[in-house]
Amino acid sequence: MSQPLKPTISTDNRGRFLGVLAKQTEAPPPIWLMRQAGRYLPEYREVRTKAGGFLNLCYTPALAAEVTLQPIRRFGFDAAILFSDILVVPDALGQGLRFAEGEGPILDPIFDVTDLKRLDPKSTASVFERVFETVTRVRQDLPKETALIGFCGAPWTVATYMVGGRGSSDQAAARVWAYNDPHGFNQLIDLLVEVSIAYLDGQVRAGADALQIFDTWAGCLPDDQFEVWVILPTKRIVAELKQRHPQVPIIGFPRGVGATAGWYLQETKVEGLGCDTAMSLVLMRELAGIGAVVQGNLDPLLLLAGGTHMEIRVKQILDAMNTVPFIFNLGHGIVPETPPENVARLVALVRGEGV
Ligand code: 1CP
Repeated sequence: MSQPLKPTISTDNRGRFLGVLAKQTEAPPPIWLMRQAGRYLPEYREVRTKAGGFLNLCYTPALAAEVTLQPIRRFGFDAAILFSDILVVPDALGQGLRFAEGEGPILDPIFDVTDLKRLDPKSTASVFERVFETVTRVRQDLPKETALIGFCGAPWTVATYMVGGRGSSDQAAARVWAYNDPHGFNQLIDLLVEVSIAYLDGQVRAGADALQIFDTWAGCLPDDQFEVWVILPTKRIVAELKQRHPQVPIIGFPRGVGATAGWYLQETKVEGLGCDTAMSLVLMRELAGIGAVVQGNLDPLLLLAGGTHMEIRVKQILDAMNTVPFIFNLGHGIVPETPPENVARLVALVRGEGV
């Protein structure tokens, strides 16, 4: 906890990050990484052990704030992201959630509309308060030159875990329910829209400068389903947040949607588009051309591999994006086996420091 802050934090990283989200072009671009706090950092593993598990870590504001700050101390990223999880929302609604070691999240599945009775939006307040307290603490301890990002999972992605009970390669359980009983499934989505608005609103009031909506499973839907379960609910969340906090930019991360991202952008009105690993730099530039601020999209496995190949690809990304509003990030979260030295090297490469 006593590690000194990186000297690069003395520049106005927060202003640069928010400037790009206001459609300015910055060279070098701001950088933060999805899952920048996590198991690849020894100091994270230490705090997680002390917390006695992942959910305890999420719900203990002093510890959650500490792990949010760890990657900022080490690497001086332009933005911190609140340490929490998208599945805090179903947990707060009263759906049992646990994280089994090495297995990822496990929830008691919701099978149909009658199971929705198990969920109580009134029970979310006390759980959300702990997350908001984490945001308040982070904002107090974070250098004022570093931006703070709040987040939630998009209703569709959160619903896939609630219905399936865990992650899977195709999130089939939610897709089948949505086909069999769209009205029933829509009640779950409506509930998630309402609680996600309250959740993001509280994070902004506690000090978040920007928001990201993670839609990890957006790419598994055909376009008619994508419109109903991804675009429309996200649009409602964004519209309500814009009404309450017009100054707070929102980044959408609809993973795996390819060229459909243009439709998502125009309908949802998010300012930023998180681009996944598979999206081409050509398409990212095209999307910037229709007014998006693009963010991404180095392959997390290339960050793990490091070396010359990573250096070449980082340069390709920087060269392709140097005339558009762009935020450097990965195309998905950092994987736990990533050597922290590779992350330090990446930040230096992006900032043109000592390369
Ligand atoms: O064991 C551990 O310490 C837990 C590993 C871990 C971490 C570090 C999980 C379990 N969640 C997190 C933190 C987390 N998750 C953050 C914190 C901020 C950051 O540093 O980025 C965020 C934003 C998330 C978001 C999240 N959780 C998503 C969306 C983004 C993505 O990665 O696709 C999803 C799908 C989850 C669910 C989840 N939580 C954890 C795991 C392993 C998973 C994926 C489960 C699966 O699909 O199998």
